[in-house]
Amino acid sequence: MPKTFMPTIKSEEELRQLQLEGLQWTVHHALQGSSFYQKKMKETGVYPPDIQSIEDIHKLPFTTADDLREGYPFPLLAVPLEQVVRVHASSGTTGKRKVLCYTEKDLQDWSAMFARCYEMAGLSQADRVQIAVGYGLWTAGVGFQLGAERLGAMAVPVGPGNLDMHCEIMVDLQTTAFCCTASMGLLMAEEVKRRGLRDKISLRKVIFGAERHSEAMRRNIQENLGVEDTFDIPGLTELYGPGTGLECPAHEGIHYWADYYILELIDPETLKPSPLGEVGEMVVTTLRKEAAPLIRYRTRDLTRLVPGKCSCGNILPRHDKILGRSDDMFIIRGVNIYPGQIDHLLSQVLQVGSEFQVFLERGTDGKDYMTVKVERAEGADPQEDQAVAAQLNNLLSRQLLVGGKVEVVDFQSLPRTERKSQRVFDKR
Ligand code: DLL
Repeated sequence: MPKTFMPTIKSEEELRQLQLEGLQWTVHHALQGSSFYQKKMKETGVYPPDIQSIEDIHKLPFTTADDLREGYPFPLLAVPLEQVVRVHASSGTTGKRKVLCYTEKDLQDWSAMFARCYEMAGLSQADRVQIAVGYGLWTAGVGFQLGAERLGAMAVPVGPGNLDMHCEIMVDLQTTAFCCTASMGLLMAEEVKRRGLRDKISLRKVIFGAERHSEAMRRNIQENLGVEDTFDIPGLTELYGPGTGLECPAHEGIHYWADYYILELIDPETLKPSPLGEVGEMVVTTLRKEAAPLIRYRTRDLTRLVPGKCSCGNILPRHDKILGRSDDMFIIRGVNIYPGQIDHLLSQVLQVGSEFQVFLERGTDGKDYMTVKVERAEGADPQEDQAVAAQLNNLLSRQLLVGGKVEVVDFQSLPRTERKSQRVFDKR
């Protein structure tokens, strides 16, 4: 029998019991070791004996990104610094970085979670995994690498960018899996096509994450690289890094590792639980994280839980793909819009590609204006640009209830990045 990283739990009851034990351990551990959580418990009067069932999680207060920044440089720390063997950090757009500490056991747990992702994607020791995400303080590169090594596959740590080297290695080493941000996946797909390498490579799977992707982007990656399958991988620095779950082979959602963390979805306004199947903010509580445990950490990411049994047969619960972040939302003329709604809308029109940018400006008349620049699909007729722009404008007004100016621009004229793409430029 090959080694498996899937949990041995057989039923929902067994999972809930494991989660309760993990929750009780975390609250106790946080009280013992973390001055941050000691203070919070003192303020709210909720202590470990108050946690007798999973539902009791609702008694605990939330933890936020601001708490992490205020605790800089070692927020939430719940073990002596001598036990910390690694830190990672995520940049964020404002203020200090969020620095997260890891113990030896945290790294072990993370690599096991990640090996499980590869296992779910159908990878084995026979695979050669080319890693095209950033190394350094960012969790991405080392996360993909640890997981590949834990699985026993061959890690090929090339890093982001450097398309020349990626193409050379992919051909020479006959890589079978490619790991990237969605933006880097697109860059690589276009490059492999441009160089006519499709028949010289043996890529089978692409695993991409770190940012939202549209269906158009995925199609492009899948077709130009000629792979069997692609998988969306979520993750965030606060919760170890990438590899907190993986899109299942049946593509009916993302199975998340509920034996490592509890996922709640809440309404970001009322902070009450979102009804099953409705969109809410992801709030996570870790069950075995030592150095920086998370208790009801508000991620700001939006998704929904997928109810019912999955046809892939795995009993681990599912969430939908990450639809956006509550802090990505912009308001134009009184309408709330998430960039994800724009990618969804553009994916419905074949004459345009996946790449777009949204510019928000205030006119001299004091009104707000939105311009959406979108690339013409490869090979589409430029003479149709005006008609396509009019069609998109119509879709915008009907589906998002706000008009805008749509400009169809040349294929590959918008910037490409090997990291995370910025799509909204608010100049108001
Ligand atoms: O982006 C970790 C990661 C690296 C995940 C590589 C997957 C692949 P951070 O830099 O801390 O960590 O950013 C985390 O990125 O809260 C989401 O908003 C977004 N994000 C991550 N994965 C996805 C995804 C890494 N698959 C933040 N789909 C998260 C959509 C994603 N958004």
